[in-house]
Amino acid sequence: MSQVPASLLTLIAGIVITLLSVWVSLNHGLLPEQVSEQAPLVDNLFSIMLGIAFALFLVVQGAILIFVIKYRRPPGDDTDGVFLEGNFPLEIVWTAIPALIVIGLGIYSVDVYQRMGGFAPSTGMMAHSHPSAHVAHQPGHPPGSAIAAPLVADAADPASASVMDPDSEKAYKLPIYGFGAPPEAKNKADVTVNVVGLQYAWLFTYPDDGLTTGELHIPVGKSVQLNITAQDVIHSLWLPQFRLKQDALPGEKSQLNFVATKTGTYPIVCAELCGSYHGSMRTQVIVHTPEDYQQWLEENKVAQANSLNQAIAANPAEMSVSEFLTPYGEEMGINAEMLKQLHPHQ
Ligand SMILES: [Cu+2]
Repeated sequence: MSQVPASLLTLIAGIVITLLSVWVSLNHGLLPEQVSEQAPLVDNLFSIMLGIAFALFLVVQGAILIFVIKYRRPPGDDTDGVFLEGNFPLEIVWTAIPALIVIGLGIYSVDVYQRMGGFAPSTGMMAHSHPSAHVAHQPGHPPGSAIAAPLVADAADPASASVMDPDSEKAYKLPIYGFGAPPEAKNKADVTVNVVGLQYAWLFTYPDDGLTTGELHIPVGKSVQLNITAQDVIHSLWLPQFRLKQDALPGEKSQLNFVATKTGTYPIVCAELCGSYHGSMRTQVIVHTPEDYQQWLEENKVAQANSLNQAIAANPAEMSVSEFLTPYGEEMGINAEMLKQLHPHQ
């Protein structure tokens, strides 16, 4: 062992640590599946950072371990340790290496941010507005549909009034946070969805089709633009499998542009502690094939039109509490008798 020069040992250790770190960065398996075109960009950055962190961990912990063993106190030796002066070249080396790593990672992450559209001029408008369509298809709720109207009208308002209305001067002037269209995507997004976060749910409005849902439905392989806002407090729309997360801010707009690459159902989580039931603020994104997506659109347009008519037909103002609640009670397994007890004077 004593014949092997230290420089050769260091070289071998360096090679072994490099190989191990590269293997860890390629095989860590810590991330869920990738479901968007943007996901590999984020994952590559993460994997490289993990590889560097693992190499540093081995170097630092390995050095500690070697020193603890090799330079341990011999039995009977009660003298002080050797006093070591600082080593100027060594200090330059261990300052320069982390500095280079940090600068390199900084440049790389800015490149990822740009490729995801982070520097796209975010007026929120791009070229895809249909002013007349927005007016005509405002998540339409005729006067009298008292059940659904307040929730949806209020919720749709911040997003539709300023983000979606191209005539609104605000739309051009206010900055928009989040990932705009990637530089190569010059045209309009194929699907635009207005997203509103409110305690404790996400509401998705399809301005081109006049639909409102509690789950996000998108077609695979098409560019999707989410115009995000919040109604009450700050929420955060997180799509882990898409590697996308964007805060939803009351009174501000933010957006996400992405393309899904795999059909399936994936979770949507609120990633901002937003109140007592924050943990339940979950829903899902369903990625359809383009044909299934069209079918879903058509079916739901019909379904929502029907439920709207029913809402008009039954004017809640003219109903007693029992009459109004009975259909909901049946859904929840509560019968008329129980309702009477809950509301004895109705
Ligand atoms: Cu929330």
